[in-house]
Amino acid sequence: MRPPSAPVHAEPAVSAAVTRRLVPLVAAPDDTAGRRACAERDGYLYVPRLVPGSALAPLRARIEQALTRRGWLRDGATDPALRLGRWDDARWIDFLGEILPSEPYRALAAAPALLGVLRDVLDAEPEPFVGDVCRLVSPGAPELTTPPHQDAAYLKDAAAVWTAWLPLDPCPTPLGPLAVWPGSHHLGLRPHAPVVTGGGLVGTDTPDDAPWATGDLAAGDVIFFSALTVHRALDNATADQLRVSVDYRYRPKPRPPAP
Ligand SMILES: O=C(O)CCC(=O)C(=O)O
Repeated sequence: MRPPSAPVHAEPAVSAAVTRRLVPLVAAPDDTAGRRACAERDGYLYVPRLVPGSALAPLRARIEQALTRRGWLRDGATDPALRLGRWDDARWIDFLGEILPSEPYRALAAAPALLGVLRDVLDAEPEPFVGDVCRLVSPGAPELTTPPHQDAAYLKDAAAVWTAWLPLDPCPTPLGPLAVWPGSHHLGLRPHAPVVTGGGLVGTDTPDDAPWATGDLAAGDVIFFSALTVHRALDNATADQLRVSVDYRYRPKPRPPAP
């Protein structure tokens, strides 16, 4: 979590597998009808600078403290030999046990800016706590990069679930931001490899010419995507920066029965 003004060490930009068709994220309209149309058409919404710095700061500080205490962050850098990113890493699960129930983590999930967009997309009050995560991805370990997948393949009751994915600090492409395949939700649920203990997520096959919408993200930028939208991460190709991001999941709250 280097201060935003400091440069990120960039090695090769991204792995060959994802350099083929990187396309820019398109900023979503800011009106309800426009957002809904965009969500239906593309299966994702990119909203730059949505969350103010003041809403990110408490969680940012809490995570920084947790990372520093564990020795995963020193003077804004991480040990290049550290390997964090596996879904079943006991050290990460312990970290999640500290962060996910924390007040700053829950407060950011309820940030009015996030809920406003989700209300437009879901056409309902967003119900939180649908499988939230704070991800840490070590540098120089492409085997830890999240492969293409749909959340619907792994989540229970995924219908109508949408995710808000956001970095707490700037996340330029060499740090490995999220990438979404626009319109892929229209293809339905694809075959996925099962999740196996001790392994990374394997995900689903995607065509070589699939377009991956991604870009240099600023703190406060948010990518929203449906549970059927195929998404992946780019490799963290920095020398010594840990990628830190949060993803919050929501579904429409059932409406109370009419009186
Ligand atoms: O942050 C990542 O690397 C992957 C995020 C993801 O797959 C998700 O939020 O569903």
